[in-house]
Amino acid sequence: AQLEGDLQAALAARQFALHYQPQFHLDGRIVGAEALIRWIHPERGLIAPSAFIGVAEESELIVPMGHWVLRTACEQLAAWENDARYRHVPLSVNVSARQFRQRDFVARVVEVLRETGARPHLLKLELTESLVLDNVDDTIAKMGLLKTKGVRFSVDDFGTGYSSLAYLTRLPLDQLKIDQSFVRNLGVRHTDDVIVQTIIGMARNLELDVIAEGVETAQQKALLADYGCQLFQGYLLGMPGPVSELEVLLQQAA
Ligand code: G
Ligand code: G
Ligand code: MN
Ligand code: NA
Repeated sequence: AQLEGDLQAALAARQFALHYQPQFHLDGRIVGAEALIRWIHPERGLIAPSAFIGVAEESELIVPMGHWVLRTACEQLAAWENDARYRHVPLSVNVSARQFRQRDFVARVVEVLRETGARPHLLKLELTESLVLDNVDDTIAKMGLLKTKGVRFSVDDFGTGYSSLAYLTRLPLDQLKIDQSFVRNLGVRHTDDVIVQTIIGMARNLELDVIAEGVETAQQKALLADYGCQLFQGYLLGMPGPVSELEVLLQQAA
């Protein structure tokens, strides 16, 4: 309850910031970035979301917090719109289950897009596999509406749930994101190599992009590439950082 109160005050005091982690194609190009929330605490400094997202999710606080994240990412997209170095870069935004299940979730996203002027196809919403599978009818309805507006979707933490191909074909998806727990032991635990190959095969059959997260070693990246994955996110390639760091990377690429 203490932390919940602190979070509420922090939201009011605008103590949150977004960091961005670049996402790379095998050819070295930056193909996007994931927005990750940070709490810039006046005394304790930078606090990672693992320390507070859970508490926010247990309360209703994740709703205004998630909305702030969405708005801030869309403002960033709009700010980049007039700069040829950045205007093609999509941003991925994590959406919590409680936020997604709000009755007005679709309307809020549409409103933020309209108010900021961000181009919808540059916004990719990351929904976890468990969120997607829980109440799949509501998921399909909301995704379908946003899809008609041009918004894209990625399934985060993919492989940790039990998605069947049948379910996946019902969802208007763009991307599967291989959970980092499978990437971690690639080349070490044979079952994880098998799972990753299976996910990449599923993505290919469904004509979806597939991106691996948590790529920390050159060996992991090489194995992923061998298995047919061409998109990567992880400490090996780029840490999450303030937008200025992402812009420097994009300038180097331009
Ligand atoms: O950045 P970090 O690796 O510490 O993130 C830890 C967890 O917090 C991850 O599961 C990530 O998805 C989650 N997270 C980061 N930013 C956001 C956000 O803006 N909204 C939600 N719902 N989760 C986030
Ligand atoms: O759950 P989600 O996929 O949104 O969380 C992404 C989290 O993974 C972020 O907190 C991010 O900081 C973290 N992350 C990004 N790259 C790596 C990596 O290479 N290794 C590890 N261990 N974590 C990573
Ligand atoms: Mn994510
Ligand atoms: Na994930």
